[in-house]
Amino acid sequence: MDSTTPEALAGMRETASPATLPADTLKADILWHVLYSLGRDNERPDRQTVFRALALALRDRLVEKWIASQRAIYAKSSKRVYYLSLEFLPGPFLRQNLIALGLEKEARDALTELGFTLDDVAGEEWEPGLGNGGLGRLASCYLDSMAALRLPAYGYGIRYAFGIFHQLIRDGQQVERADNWLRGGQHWEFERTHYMHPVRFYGSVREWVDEQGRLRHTLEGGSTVMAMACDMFIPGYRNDYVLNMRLWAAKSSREFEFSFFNTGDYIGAVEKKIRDENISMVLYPNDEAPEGKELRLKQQFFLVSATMQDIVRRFRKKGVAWDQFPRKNVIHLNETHPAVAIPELMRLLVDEELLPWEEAWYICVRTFAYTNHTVLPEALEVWPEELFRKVLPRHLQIIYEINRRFLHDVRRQFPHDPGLLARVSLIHEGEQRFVRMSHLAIVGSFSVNGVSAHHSNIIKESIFNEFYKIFPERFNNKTNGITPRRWLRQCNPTLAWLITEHIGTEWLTDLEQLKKLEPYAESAGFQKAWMEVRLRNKQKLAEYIHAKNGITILPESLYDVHVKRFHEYKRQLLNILHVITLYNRIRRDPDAGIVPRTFIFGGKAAPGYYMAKHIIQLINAVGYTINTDPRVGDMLKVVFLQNYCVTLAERIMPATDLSEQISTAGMEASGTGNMKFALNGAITIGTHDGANIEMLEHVGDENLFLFGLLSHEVEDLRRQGYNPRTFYETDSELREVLDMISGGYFSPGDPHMFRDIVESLLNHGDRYMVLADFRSYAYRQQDAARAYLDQPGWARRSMLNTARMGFFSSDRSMGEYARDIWGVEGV
Ligand code: 26W
Repeated sequence: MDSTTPEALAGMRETASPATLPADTLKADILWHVLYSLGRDNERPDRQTVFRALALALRDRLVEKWIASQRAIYAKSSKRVYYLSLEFLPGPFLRQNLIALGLEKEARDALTELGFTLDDVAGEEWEPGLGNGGLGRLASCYLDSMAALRLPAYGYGIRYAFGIFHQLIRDGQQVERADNWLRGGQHWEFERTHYMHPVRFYGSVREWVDEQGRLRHTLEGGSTVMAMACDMFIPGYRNDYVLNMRLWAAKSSREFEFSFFNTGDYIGAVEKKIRDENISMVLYPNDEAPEGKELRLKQQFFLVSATMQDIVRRFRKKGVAWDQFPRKNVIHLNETHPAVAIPELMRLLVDEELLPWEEAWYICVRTFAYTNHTVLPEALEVWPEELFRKVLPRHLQIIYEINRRFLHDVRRQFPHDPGLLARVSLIHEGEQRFVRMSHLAIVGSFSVNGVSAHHSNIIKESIFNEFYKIFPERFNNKTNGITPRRWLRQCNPTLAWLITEHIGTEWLTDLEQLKKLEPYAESAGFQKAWMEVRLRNKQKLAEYIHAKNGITILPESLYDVHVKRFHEYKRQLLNILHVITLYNRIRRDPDAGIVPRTFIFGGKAAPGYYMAKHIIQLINAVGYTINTDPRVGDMLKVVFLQNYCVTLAERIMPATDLSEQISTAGMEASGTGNMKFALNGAITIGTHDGANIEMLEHVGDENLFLFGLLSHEVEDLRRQGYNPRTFYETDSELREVLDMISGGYFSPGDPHMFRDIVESLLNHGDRYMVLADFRSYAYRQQDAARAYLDQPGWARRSMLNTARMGFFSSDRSMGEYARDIWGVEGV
């Protein structure tokens, strides 16, 4: 091993252990770290100090296993998988690492002796919010499963100093606060301060001819920023295997720029450092709507350039020819965000390794695989050509050359469709030119996949249909999954225990084993035990809500939960319209006998997304009105839990009865929250969209409340001319609800406050077909309420949901990626 690499450096640490490890018990290790790593008195350490010391003690164990895992990969000379993602959302590490290492009991005992509980100490951890939502969380579930399957894999991303903003609700409105997650120091990672790669931006391309008469390209000028590796370890479940998530942090190239010092401009020198280090300062908080900002493009290239240098360094150690590269490496692009890796690999091969273009391209399209996560047109990434040229001039040239050759082939394959070239071109031509990142990703990859069966069909039939005709063999589906270790074992330990008591522990690594629960669904005794566990989970959430929001809720009420990012297509608005409908029914007839319900909402809106923020405000206003109306009492409560994040999701999933998955059909690529709820025994009310459809196939239609238009009906309706007003005019309950909102019923101080929300539905086309689906939703909600009244029936449905979710394990997803796309096996 190269002695300067972090792997080698870490290896040197390893030779000093385990014999010389501070002590052989967790308690002694904690106290050792309190004193020697944290410099605190270890006689009476406080809770935060104990948390940090425990994290360090676990990191010691993780790094040993990581070194051993690296050696195994190296010895087997395995093909490596590189998973590139601008986002990871790992959630808190403590419990997850304890479970994976099999140290939960030992930690509990050690902490008890020190006068703490595991719950208290775990509460000290601040989760790294280095992602927006579904895409980032999926990447983290996948790392967990890659480790469980012992795949020779690496996660690569950016170590943002500030993750997704912390959300507060003030006067019913979202307020954003910086998420300074590094404030307390980071005890899970190793910062490789002596291990950096240079990353170059800007400059200009000089063309010249070398002695052998070859045309060469050299980047001149520009500026260089250093990428520092920060490694975090992802352990496999009790298998002694550990993967690395390597996150890059930007560091100024020279501590302070010397040229500034020479002119005596000390402050100028510092400013340069600050500018450089801005690159990894903050995660862009937009989900589904790229911002098109220069800094974001720089972030993308920063990740890609540093990662490619790492990959090439590892490959070079093997001393094999470049044409072997695709046999030894596969690079997976999580969305188009890291797609500039394609021209970057071309640049390395053509400009630096001096391979002929054809050979380089042959290597490229056998190395990359791309996953698409969205079909919303506004979410498809494009970059203004001018900006691209300024930041990455050589890469733009390469993209043009890729495009020229690609269009040449297309013209030959489809000579009678001249319009096709413009539609598939990597460059959008118009008033302004744009680089289309999805086209680049498709043309440069051997595999293109969607994230649910439904979504993958939409990709083939509509958004990328023309590429599907050109490269039919590239397109495939990989339905998303979630890790059962975090999303059942960890977040719902009592239910996990009940399951294990009956069917053993195999489900933890083979989720299909949950099928064995099915026979118990009819057992009255098991149903009772099941519902007791659920009720206790609901009581705990009620306590949390009381503490945070000051609202008292009935644990026996139906918990109807809608948590996810706020976006109009996810239709939190449809949900709140239904809440108001129930409110009106109670107002009209307090003895109507409706099932007591608690509506729980949570989720962040992109800071610049006006309508999403406004809907948050409406929900809070409706909540205030309902929760303070004495006529309503315990019949209805509306709760908005602020700052939805992984930690909060872990509290909510086990305590939910009804899971809201109500996107406009055809718009949610997959969803993964839907899977987390159902695995914990919630019943879904949902549309025919994303992975809901496959969940329906697995759990059966008696166990999932399906409603609404199908995606082809949505399209048909749009084509025929959808008129939302007809629903307003013909449905008196709906009309009453909309009139209340626009008439200021929920905003007496400012009657116009929510008028624009109603306008968007009635006068601006209701793009997400809220009104078209309202009645079908309200009916299905009634079915859900009726079903809840029959508690044994509900218990049965709940258990069958859990029992039939085996397919949705991320172990299954990763197994499919490994076999069908990557061509790798467990080490
Ligand atoms: C830069 C702007 C931006 C940021 C994130 C554009 C697009 C995205 C993602 C593609 C949005 C996203 O998270 N998509 C979600 O991916 C999940 C994992 O596959 C799916 O389950 C969700 O349905 C999909 O919305």
